[in-house]
Amino acid sequence: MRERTLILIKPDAINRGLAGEIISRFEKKGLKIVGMKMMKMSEEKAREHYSHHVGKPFYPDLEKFMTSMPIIALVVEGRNAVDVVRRIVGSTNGREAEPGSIRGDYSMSVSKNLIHASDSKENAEKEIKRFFKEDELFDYRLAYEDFLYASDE
Ligand code: IDP
Ligand code: MG
Repeated sequence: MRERTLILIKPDAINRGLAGEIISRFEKKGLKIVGMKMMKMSEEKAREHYSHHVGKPFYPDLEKFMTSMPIIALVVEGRNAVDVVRRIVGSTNGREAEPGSIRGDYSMSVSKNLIHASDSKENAEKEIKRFFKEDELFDYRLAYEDFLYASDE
């Protein structure tokens, strides 16, 4: 029930000043942020993460784009988080993505489409491990509830 998924805010989103807007959409929807960090993706990690595209004509540009500037990696949690996040993100080609989705509202490109989101539960588990160590993921909801009810009144 407590499903988690990986989101990467790609370099184009950070360069365009859209990182806050993107994070905000997931927060407002009700997904909980359980991990977040700014990082540079290594070429090795790019090859692993985009193994389904290695060898395609656009792969060298994709690798360069994803590794030459920082990204923000996030893990969010919630019921059916994988599917919910994919719907908020929208389809791959920004020009065809549904208005109202992040790509549909802010991207005019197939390659510079602002976000990565895991496409299945199995891939989410693998991808979370690819970018986060266990101690970089947090379970703070119960602690926060304790804090709320242990009020100072
Ligand atoms: P997704 O990000 O919607 O899951 P995938 O097919 O897994 O789409 O592709 C991963 C990423 O590779 C895309 O988000 C996009 O940045 C890039 N990409 C996919 N197809 C193309 C293409 O035809 N030209 C250029 N870049 C592409
Ligand atoms: Mg994909």
